[in-house]
Amino acid sequence: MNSLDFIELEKKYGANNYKPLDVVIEKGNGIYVYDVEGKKYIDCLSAYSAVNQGHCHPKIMRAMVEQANKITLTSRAFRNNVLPLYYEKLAKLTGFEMVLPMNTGAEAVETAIKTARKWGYQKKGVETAEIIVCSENFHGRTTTIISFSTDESAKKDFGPYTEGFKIAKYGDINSMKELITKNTVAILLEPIQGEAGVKIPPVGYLKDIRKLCDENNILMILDEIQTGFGRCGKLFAFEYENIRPDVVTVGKALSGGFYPVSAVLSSKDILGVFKPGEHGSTFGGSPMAASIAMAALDVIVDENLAENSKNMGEYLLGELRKIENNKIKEVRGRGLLIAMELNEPARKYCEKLFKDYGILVKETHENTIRIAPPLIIKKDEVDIIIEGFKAVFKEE
Ligand code: IF1
Repeated sequence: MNSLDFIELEKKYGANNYKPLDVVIEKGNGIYVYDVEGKKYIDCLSAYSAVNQGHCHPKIMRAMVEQANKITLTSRAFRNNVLPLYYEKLAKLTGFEMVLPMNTGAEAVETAIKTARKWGYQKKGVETAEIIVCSENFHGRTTTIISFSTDESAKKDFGPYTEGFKIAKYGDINSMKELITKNTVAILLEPIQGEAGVKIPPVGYLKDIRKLCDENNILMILDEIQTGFGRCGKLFAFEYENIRPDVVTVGKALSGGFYPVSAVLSSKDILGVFKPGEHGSTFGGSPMAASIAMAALDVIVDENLAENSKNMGEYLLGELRKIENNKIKEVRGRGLLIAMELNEPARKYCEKLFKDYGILVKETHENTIRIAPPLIIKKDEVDIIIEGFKAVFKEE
């Protein structure tokens, strides 16, 4: 079968909930992926930052295979000898006291919402828990999460919506202040908005939110599912503002792309609101998830991925900003989470980069190209990306 055969089969049986590039990937290794015809591409999306470590990282692969030969799943009805070690590693690396393990990012965000609400009733004593979120947020696809989306295409015809959420303008601390009531239990946001097109808030914004939360006994919840684990040039994006959130959700690169692994990180006082039987999941905290995540974290630390992300990201951002083309509105980013916003639809440029230059990128919200290669990328490989973009935008 060739690419076209696979595309036809997918169209025949698959729900039409994505509009992918017509590249049919068969294997991956490091920053590269290969289609069924054997053509090689640089993956500049990293599966939306789930493969920060590069595709099929051998260390994570070994951990997965070794664990698969022992036991993959015990359920949390029993204990296992891997989960405690994973808890310790994740807690020590991130500086949080306690971990609640889940699978997908959306499940971690849902868990954070439930944590904040329960904390609000039991510790703060609110009557009806309210959570402040931001315009142009993206936190996952469950019905509660899309209930507070401001993107019509993410929420249309999925009602009735979950109540208890208020929307502040991202980046505007005053619009957040106005929404606080005695029932506000948390403020939930991405430190940098990924899906919205790599929107970086004004310097001091996270600090202002931290202060607002301290003054009003509100939990500051940061969703680092996409920005975390080195993507933005530090272990977590919140480190740029030298603040500590109360709750952090993590996922994606927590497994290096091998398996859905997510978690909520917080303190004993906050995550301690859960009593046995009040929350959980079949696969959350499985020996397989724990083994993979431990190896994925080791790679991030041992290979200094945050440092490389910072250095390569600054270089790539600088070179992309030199491209002169009146269709380019702005190039922005932090570490290797970069976006090129155009003043017209970006799809045709993504197609050209794919077909003519072997570079896989994807548009977000029509006009913006997100550029997020694996954090292991080297300077000479970044140069290939730069040359591809220069060529595509020179042609125009
Ligand atoms: C899709 C977007 C990115 C996330 C943040 C939670 C989640 C995500 C900050 C949920 C997931 C993924 C979902 C995937 C595409 C991708 C995405 F375009 F949708 F928005 F990365 F920007 N918080 N993002 O970015 O994690 O449940 O997916 O494990 O739904 O199309 P998940």
